[in-house]
Amino acid sequence: MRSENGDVEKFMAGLRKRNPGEPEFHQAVHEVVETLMPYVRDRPAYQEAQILERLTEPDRVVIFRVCWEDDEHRVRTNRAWRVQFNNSIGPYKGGMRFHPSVTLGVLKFLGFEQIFKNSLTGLPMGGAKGGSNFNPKGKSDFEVMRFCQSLMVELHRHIGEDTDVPAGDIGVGAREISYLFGHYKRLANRFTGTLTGKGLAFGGSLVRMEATGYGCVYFCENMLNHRDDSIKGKTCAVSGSGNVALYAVEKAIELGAKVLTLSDSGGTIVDKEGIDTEKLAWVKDLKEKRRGRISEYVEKFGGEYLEDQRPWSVPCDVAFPCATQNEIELEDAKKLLANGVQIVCEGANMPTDLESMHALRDGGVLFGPAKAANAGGVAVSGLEQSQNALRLSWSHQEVDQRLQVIMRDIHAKCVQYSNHGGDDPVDYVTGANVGGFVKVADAMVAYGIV
Ligand code: NDP
Ligand code: 2IT
Repeated sequence: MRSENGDVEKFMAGLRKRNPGEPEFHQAVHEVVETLMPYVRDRPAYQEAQILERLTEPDRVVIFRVCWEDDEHRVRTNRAWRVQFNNSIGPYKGGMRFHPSVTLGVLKFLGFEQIFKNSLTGLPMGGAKGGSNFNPKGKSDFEVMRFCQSLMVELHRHIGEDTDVPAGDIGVGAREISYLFGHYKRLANRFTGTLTGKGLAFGGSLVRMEATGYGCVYFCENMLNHRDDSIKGKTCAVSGSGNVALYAVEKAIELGAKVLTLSDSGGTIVDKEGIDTEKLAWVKDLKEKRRGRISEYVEKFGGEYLEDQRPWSVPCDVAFPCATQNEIELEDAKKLLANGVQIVCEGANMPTDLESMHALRDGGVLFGPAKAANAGGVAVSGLEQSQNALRLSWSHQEVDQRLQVIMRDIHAKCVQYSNHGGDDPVDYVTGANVGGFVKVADAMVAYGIV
């Protein structure tokens, strides 16, 4: 069902009116509502309870000022938010993003998608997201520390292991989580699993760092296995060179794929020989320790640098967008289609705009939506919470095994709830949206009018 559906248009007109100036939020809701509307229409209990209207209104949004002092002793001011979207099936859970492009609308889209993603994992987690327009790029460690501490002075009142459990996202990695957790612990005077993505020495989980990228490739492999194929021998284009991208590349190489690209906000590197484990180790050091630019790759290993370009003009079998939202626009989708892409599997959140998603699916591309494909990160965050509550640490093998089972179960749920019949390709978008929705909606109906 597409936007010609009058009910969808009516719903979206109301949503846009209530939430002006939030295009990313409108986009995320539109994608969900156009697949859910037929499902909800057939089920009067959801309609009578106005579930879609209630699900698109956050439980609450906290907005606050963050003042901090830079290394030149100048006073700096940023804005931060925590969007606590829905806690029907568990405490709020979702990352924090530090990037100059962060707005309330961006965090509402992310928090909204997190509800469905977290539900799909099968773990008891509600949906939330937070962040700030703070730009960590070019800041010293001390500046980042002071910013994180100042942010936590306010945030600590709103979070807790049974209330809301933040984690990382763009611009928030191991360093930021350590500063945030260190200050939370001090303010709350409690050592609990209130943040995830922590260091291994203080309650972190093995495989959390790798989980989103690994999980995305596991999901892709499940999609391929479902049609008696595998990622082995396939060429892959990956965007981004952050947490998600690097570990997607690591797992893709391990499973025998050939990875041709990586990127950052400056451009794309293309290595026709394939990025191997040795080159990847160098990129990890570049990005995780030296905080350098991806263009340095070609100075070290050769290949081509496409300045200011995304990877989607490079012919590939599988595309893994792992950088940010709306990084596949219609022109990009057309290039991917013309070059014969078979699968697009989303590591980032909403990397494909709605028009491009329709174009790719109409072109016969197998499409793995973010809510399902990148759920491995939050799933292992959920496992970190379990280990913290038990005061235990599971082995690498145990966590990785659980991650693989969770990704397999999410795939099965998508197939179960998708609209496909017979030999049609599985409609993973509908499968993920309906599969994530049912549990949350049933809980909301059971609670009555709240
Ligand atoms: P990182 O900050 O580690 O890396 C982000 C990467 O994307 C960098 O290479 C960055 O380049 C690039 N990037 C970010 N914004 C832009 C932009 N506006 N234009 C071009 N390139 C950009 O973030 P993550 O890897 O953690 O997150 C990547 C995506 O995955 C996001 O959509 C996030 O929401 C999603 N995600 C993350 C999870 C996690 O566990 N971390 C879990 C599930 C989803 P540069 O350094 O030049 O800015
Ligand atoms: O988008 C996401 O799922 C994340 N950034 C991870 C959230 C989490 O709580 O681990």
